Amino acid sequence: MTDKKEYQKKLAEFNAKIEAEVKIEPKDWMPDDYRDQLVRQISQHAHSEIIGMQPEGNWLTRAPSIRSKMILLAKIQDEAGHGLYLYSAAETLGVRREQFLQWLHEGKAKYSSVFNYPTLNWVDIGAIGWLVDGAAILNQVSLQRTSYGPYSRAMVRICKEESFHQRQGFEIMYNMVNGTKAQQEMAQDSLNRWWWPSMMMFGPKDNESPNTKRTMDWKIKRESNDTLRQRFVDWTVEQAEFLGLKIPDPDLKWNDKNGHYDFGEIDWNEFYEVVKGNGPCNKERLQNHRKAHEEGRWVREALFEYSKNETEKN
Ligand code: BYC
Repeated sequence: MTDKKEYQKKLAEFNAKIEAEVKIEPKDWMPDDYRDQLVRQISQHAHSEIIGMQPEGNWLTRAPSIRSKMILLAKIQDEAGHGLYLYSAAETLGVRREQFLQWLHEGKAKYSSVFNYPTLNWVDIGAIGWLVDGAAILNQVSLQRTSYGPYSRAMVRICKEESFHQRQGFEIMYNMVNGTKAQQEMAQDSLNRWWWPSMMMFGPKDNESPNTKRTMDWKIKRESNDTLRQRFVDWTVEQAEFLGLKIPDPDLKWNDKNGHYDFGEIDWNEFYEVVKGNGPCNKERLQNHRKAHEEGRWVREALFEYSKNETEKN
């Protein structure tokens, strides 16, 4: 068989598996572009989990009670675990973790724009749990059905923990809106600041998203950016009403014709500026990560030597 025919046969088998919802596993043949898209998306996802620990970590020492501190600590540790599942899933595609981190440190790899905004007070921890984890769950529930086996299995585990995270955030918001007038105002202020960055988490509009068509054809992504964003709006409006808070969007209104909420235009200029590295905290987030990575070098080297010695002994 010629090389071209051989390739076409493999591609047809691959496409048939995708069509039949059979998961693609690391040792299966896959087109280079499928592999590249997975490496890109999973590493972006892993970096988001890891960098996402920083805005919350900022409030660990100032949590208002031992209970809230323990819960926040557990949540941040979960995020680290999610990052590790995802780096492991991405490594099955043949790229080493050191390489992913190098791309992150060089500013070549992306992570979610939302983590480049500052957490100014304790309520922001509530808003992150409620809105950021809320948005993340919608995206991740959908990714449980992704076509790549290791990514899909990582998502199943992650989703179980994310729903606890969302409730942790909602509880903080609930306590604040049931507190003093000043606390209620803080809750509204926090929603005002986190609403639009959370909406941006879903990525550009479908007609401006260069990757969506390709990744949806391959069932890497199962639902589009706009579909998930709309679900987030429909889901969150009722929760905001329950809390007695107002979503900061004058164009938000129920649309009887399509059974969804209409909403205003996202500031796409702000989105692309943050993605390019010009958000309020981009530099600080990357610098912190580089520093922590460097400080942990001796631990990695010691572990490597230890496991090498153990292997040689056996
Ligand atoms: N921020 O063609 P598109 C968590 C990039 S952490 C930055 O639509 P795609 C948590 C995109 O990468 C979990 N960049 O891309 C942790 C692409 O650039 P490249 C958060 C963005 O991949 C701690 C370009 O724009 N969840 O839950 O089809 C505390 C064009 O976009 C963003 C994830 O990370 C953005 N918002 O779709 C609390 C989800 N949006 O790569 C909570 C995993 C887009 O071509 N990722 N870009 O250079 C995904 O599901 C998809 O990658 C996206 C974008 C929906 C985000």
